[in-house]
Amino acid sequence: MSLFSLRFLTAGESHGQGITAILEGIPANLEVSEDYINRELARRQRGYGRGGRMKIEKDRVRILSGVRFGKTIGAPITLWIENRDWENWKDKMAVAGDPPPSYVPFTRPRPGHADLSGGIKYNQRDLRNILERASARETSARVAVGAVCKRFLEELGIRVGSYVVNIGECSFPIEEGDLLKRHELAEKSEVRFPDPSKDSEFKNYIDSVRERGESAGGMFEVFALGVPPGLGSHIQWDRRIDGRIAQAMMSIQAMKAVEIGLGVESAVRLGSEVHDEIGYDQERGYFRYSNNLGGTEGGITNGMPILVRVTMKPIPTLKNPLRSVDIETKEGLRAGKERTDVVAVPAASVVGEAMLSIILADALLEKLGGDFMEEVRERFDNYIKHVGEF
Ligand code: EPS
Repeated sequence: MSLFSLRFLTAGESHGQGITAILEGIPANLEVSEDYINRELARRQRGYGRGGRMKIEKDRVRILSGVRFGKTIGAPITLWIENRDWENWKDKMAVAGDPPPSYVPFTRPRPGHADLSGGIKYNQRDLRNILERASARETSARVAVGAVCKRFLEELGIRVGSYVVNIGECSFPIEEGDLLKRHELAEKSEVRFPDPSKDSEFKNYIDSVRERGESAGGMFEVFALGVPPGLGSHIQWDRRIDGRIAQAMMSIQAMKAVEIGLGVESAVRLGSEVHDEIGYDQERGYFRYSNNLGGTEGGITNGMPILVRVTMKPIPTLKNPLRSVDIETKEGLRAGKERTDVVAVPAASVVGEAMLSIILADALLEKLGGDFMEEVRERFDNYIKHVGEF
């Protein structure tokens, strides 16, 4: 599945010269700055449990095309993020020539990483040629693309946010209440949990995971507020918004499950306990008494907040590696070790925001069309008028 009105590609290896993306389809006259994108990039780099790499990288974007005097011009936007670590890898990752004499190929695939399957598929006996691109470093490009989309959504009054639900076995009840408040509290937490007073418990847990030579996954929730009804469509499988959101989330490295609204819990509830009853009043128009379906019905947004829950598996690189086989000797050995993060769920939640922003910007442009922001805004306002009058 791909996008309908936007297109983007990312490129770059984790320890190559940098990570880049080209984004096409953003209307002209949208204000966007490197500073705005950099704020999102910095949010992705935070989170207790990251490894040594985040001390090296200070991700900064350079906009190489598509923006002039602070505004988009309708042309493809090229985003470039330099890898500071390239300095330490330029011999081992050189574009031309031979590897340095001291270089040892990566031949012990890590269970859970793309190493072995990718090596077989692309016939690469140095599994570094696979892991470099499979690495979640690539998500820095997605966050940069997502930041441009988030800027676009902001112009139409749509807010996207996220927070962590649990990290491994460490979880606490999350206070009922508004999603934006949860996001704002998460911004103050070192693990993006919407109650910073629990940070020390999360940090102790992550420390214990690290001490055991282990890694941990977890869950996060991403939401969007102010999304009008009518994005996506029931008429064809690939146009359903819930499917599009799920695919986008599942495409993030290490994600293993996506739920919308109540998600898996709807399997054990009765119909009357799941479906969101419809009301109407003059001021709000149509509204729902609950939001168990997470803002989508029949593959179409219904005007309620979009709420997505995503499950991340533990990171595959372990300090106490699992059993594996050396692809050269076929000897049963322990998997290779790399410098790694212990937990990256807080960072993943920021990537989730980026992916949801991309999908919603795409669905809005599919619905509204428009090549410049004034045109998009006028069509949006007309559509909102239609929603109010329906
Ligand atoms: C990653 C391994 C680690 C992470 C990396 C993702 O990198 P390194 O191998 O250089 O220590 O830090 O994430 C990032 C670099 C990033 O920017 O998020 C992996 O194998 O997926």
